[in-house]
Amino acid sequence: AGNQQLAAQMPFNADKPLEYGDAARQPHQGSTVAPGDPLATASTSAELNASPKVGSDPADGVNRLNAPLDRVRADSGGQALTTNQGVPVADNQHSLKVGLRGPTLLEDFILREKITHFDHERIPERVVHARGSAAHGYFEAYDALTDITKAAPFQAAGKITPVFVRFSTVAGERGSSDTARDVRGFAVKFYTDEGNWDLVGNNIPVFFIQDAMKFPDLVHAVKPEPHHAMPQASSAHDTYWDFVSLMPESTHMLMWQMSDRAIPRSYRTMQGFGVHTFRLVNEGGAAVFCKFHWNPVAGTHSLVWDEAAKIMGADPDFHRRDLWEAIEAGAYPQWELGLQIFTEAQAEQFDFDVLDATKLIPEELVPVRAVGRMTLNRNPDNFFAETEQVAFCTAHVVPGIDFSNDPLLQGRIHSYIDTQISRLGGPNFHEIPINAPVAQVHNNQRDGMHRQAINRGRVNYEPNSLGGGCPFQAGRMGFTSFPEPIQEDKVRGKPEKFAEHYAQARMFFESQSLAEQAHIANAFRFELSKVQTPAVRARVIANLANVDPMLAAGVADGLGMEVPEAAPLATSLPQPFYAVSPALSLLARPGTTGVATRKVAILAGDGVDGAGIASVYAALRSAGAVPRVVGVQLGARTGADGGRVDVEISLEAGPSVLYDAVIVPDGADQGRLAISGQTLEFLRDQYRHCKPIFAWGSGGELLKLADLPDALPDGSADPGVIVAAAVNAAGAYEAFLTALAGHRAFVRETDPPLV
Ligand code: HDE
Repeated sequence: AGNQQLAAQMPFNADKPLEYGDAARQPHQGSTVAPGDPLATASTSAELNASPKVGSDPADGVNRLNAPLDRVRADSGGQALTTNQGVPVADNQHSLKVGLRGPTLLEDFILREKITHFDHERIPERVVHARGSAAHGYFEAYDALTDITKAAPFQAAGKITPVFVRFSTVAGERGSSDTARDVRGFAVKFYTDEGNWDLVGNNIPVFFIQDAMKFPDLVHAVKPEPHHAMPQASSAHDTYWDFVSLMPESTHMLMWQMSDRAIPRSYRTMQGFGVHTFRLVNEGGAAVFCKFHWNPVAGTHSLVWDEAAKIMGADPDFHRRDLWEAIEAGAYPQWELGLQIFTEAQAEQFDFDVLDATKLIPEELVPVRAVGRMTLNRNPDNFFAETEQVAFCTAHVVPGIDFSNDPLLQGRIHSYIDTQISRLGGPNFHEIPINAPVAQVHNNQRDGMHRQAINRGRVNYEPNSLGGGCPFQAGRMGFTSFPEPIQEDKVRGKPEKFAEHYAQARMFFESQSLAEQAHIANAFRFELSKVQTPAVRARVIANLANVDPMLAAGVADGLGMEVPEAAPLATSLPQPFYAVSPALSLLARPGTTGVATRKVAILAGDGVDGAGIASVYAALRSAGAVPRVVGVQLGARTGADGGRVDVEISLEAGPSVLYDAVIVPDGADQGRLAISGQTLEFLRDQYRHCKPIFAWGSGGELLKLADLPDALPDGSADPGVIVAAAVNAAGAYEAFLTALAGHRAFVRETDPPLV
């Protein structure tokens, strides 16, 4: 019935989807939930239908993007092979030759079409943010924000706007690894009723530089060095640190980049930020300033560096896989959108300039108001067509959203459209299905490479009388720029407040827990150890000395250097003072109490407690976690009671870093499991990375074999290591679940690591 209903809604060429087969209508297995009344279920949005292809009504707005995309979704199920011209192909194995051993004929248009298309399959990768992953979803407003903005997504409580979201790393190439230390892109395309709005943000609320003029320099410095194209996806090299050490405005951002923010556990557990100050404008033309925040419902969580480095080898697609699998499993990732709203008059009172993208607005100064929730509930059907071809542009704003004069943002407004023209091959990239707005497009722009629209009529100019004056100016209904009065001299330069580079870096550092501070110091030590030029190292530490003398001393000590004199300040204005801001610490942010989607390894081999494994496996599954039985060899093993235990993945294919916790059952200290160096390495890495460990019975012996300490350095019990007599010992499994929900026991961490 859903298909018939959909077919009846097809605007033109209703037969077209049938050409691709009915399978074209089927969503990914697991990516959808049963259709319901989307508006009635709006408050429990995880239950919303992921795809109208299984029956919801495009008019309800949930997934209006799907109807236009369905027209181009293709599936070859049950179809004969054809050329691009639709000519059936009889033989796809052999080229056309003169005799079986003779030369191939130029006439072989089938071969030539196939090879020619192949020869042109690649497009330039993004100059930054080349590696990314994306998903479809929707944004649901909590309240009507008509008093502050006329932007379409915020016009009614419960209003739903389709979105497509791409996460990315910045420096690495398209095939690089997900867990590199890097900023993550967080780009959201809202397909609003009044056109597309792209909120192209990052997972860090500040940026390296203050003016677009410096962006090419920054990117040249961080990308692989031009003479030998090394290193890939890493800032740990001379040119990067040379540049940032000479640009003290980058200091605040460096603190974030060296923090655990730059090695997220998952895209699902990172925040997103619009970074710049934007304007919101209401129907009456009144404007306020605004900063955008995305807060993950799953809580924030990151990797530790040693783990991130090992994951690069074990699974370079770690984040891509995590996002894909969560959506396929129906564990739809969600973020709350928060706004920091403030007036121009308030902004003037701040110690910093709100047009300076190296500064944030502490949440204690301007609270974050939650205004809606975004849910990602459908994986793309085709990586290239959707994730690669999606074009985010900061210039894509809608009535009610406007820019500020942030000189970084101003440069971006130009850059994003411009880059698509070379990346996507011409000015019609807006017609690529993933980029096309749900709102209708009517203007007199014509022609150009790969034009899709067949614009009818003879009128392609305005004003006209021959077309009845259409398309006509929307007037008050259209986008109008906020009429900010400006009268100034043309100058190249920046305001004095922009020259203060350290106070917020200090606030960030002081707001971190001790474990997070240690991670920051270690990250500086690691990156600068890779820098070959001593003067560059010294310059970085001279900047850090203005942030925190202890931090500078710690990093210098790690590098075997004296602490240099602090770098001179660029302004004589008094240094602003900022109170500690708990919102800046990942560990201080509210987490989740649950363990949904956490991956738990259960070590198993012959002689293990099979019944115990079965009970904890089932309990974890019902708590939403993802248990996996890991052993030396794949396949069936025999448990202690003679029953069968299936090993789902080998230690070789599923090393420790791919799991959030480990369970060591009774009997795991027997046989091949106990003598494998991979088992011991697995346990040591779990311990070193501060992950929860639950052992029962003789499983505890395996922890001893792996030389894991049985207490913290101060002699107290490690809250993340639970050793029990039996699987059902009172409180043992519950203690493990609590430890798992809390992610890691950083109290265990030492530098250098004990294990
Ligand atoms: Fe970008 N940036 N950027 N950027 N950026 C691009 O656009 C640029 C900046 C961000 O998933 C490019 O389509 C300039 C800040 C994301 O497709 C390019 C400046 C922030 C993405 C570009 C900045 C970002 C990009 C490369 C300084 C966080 C990936 C390919 C003036 C608020 C979007 C492309 C996606 C991509 C230019 C600074 C975020 C070249 C000139 C600040 C998430 O146009």
